[in-house]
Amino acid sequence: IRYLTAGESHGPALTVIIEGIVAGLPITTAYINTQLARRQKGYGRGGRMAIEKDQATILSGIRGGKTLGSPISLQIENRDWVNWQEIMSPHGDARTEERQVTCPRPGHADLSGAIKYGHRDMRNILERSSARETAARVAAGAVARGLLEAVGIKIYSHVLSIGNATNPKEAELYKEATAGRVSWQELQDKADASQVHCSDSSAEATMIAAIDKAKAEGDSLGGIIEIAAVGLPVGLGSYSHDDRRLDSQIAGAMMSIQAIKGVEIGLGFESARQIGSQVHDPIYHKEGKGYYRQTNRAGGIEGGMSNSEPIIIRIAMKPIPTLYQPLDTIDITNRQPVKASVERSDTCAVPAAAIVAEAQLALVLAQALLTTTGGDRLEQIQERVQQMHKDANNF
Ligand code: EPS
Repeated sequence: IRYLTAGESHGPALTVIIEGIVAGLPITTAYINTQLARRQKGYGRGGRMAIEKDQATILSGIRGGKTLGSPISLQIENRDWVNWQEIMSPHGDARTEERQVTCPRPGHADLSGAIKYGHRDMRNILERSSARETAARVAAGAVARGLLEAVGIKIYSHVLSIGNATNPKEAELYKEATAGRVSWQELQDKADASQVHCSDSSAEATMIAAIDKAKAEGDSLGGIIEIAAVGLPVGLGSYSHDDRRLDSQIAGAMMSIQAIKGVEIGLGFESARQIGSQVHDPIYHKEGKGYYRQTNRAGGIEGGMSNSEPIIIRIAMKPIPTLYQPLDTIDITNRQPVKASVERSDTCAVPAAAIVAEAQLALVLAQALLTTTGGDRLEQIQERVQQMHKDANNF
């Protein structure tokens, strides 16, 4: 699968083209819009989410509710465009002298982007570096997710912490689900119902209070998100070459999300502090069940390949760089010290980033799946995945 997004934050629309999706996959706008709506939620979002109601228009590649095998193009209109059309116009009459950004925000793409592309108005940088673009990724991710669900692979996420506000119970939930003691779907439903995307609501009030405090102080907050993929066959990705390693693809995809500063798979950084016998997962076998592990410290990936255990990823999101109590910076028009520009922003977008991370994971896994299975039609993929499960059981 290849995909390409385009669109400025305050341009007319976001567009994404996804190429390489097999024919015969049922996909509806309602399905894509459900994912888009999930991305818009979360306590601590700013004014923009009150303006937008993200909806995908299918422009190609789907007929009668099923994919054709041709490139799928999706468009999400920016409702805010009406307020920006003169300023953001692609034509010579654009009112580019208005709403100029000349005081770069520390932590944002503003200054390096301006130097790199030679823009004196850093609006030209922030319009594309903005996380608004993630709406297009979520739309593409919904298609990938549809493909994964058709072969029994599901993706989940929840928020482990926001700033210092954390819930030790939350961090145990995916271990409980891996062991079959709670249902993945139940955890997901609870996270989707929570204002901070937590499956265990006991820390919700503390997290909300932390967001309120940051907002009152003109500050912003990041957090940690856990993402899981369940139902994988053995052998997506490969040890055989660096770019085929599933963990490297996942880490790259996660780091491509705006404001993500760290990725862990399984035990992650903790595995560096433990001895080998406490890090690796002993292998067992039972007739009918095949090979299995009682622990999943590897996070579902060994040697760059899925081992059929749930893939468990944690990502760290930094606080959004737009601060209503701005930091010191330099005005690039006169190089004088000033406070950074304030653009409308979110206090905390961690719950939304969880949905973006789900979409990125779906895109990586769908890509890895099709690389392994080949095929042009959904039935071929389904047959091949069934065969992969059988082969692993009978091995
Ligand atoms: C976002 C849209 C943006 C921001 C936010 C995420 O819209 P606007 O800039 O018009 O308020 O709310 O992006 C950022 C804060 C950022 O720094 O990138 C969205 O659709 O998610």
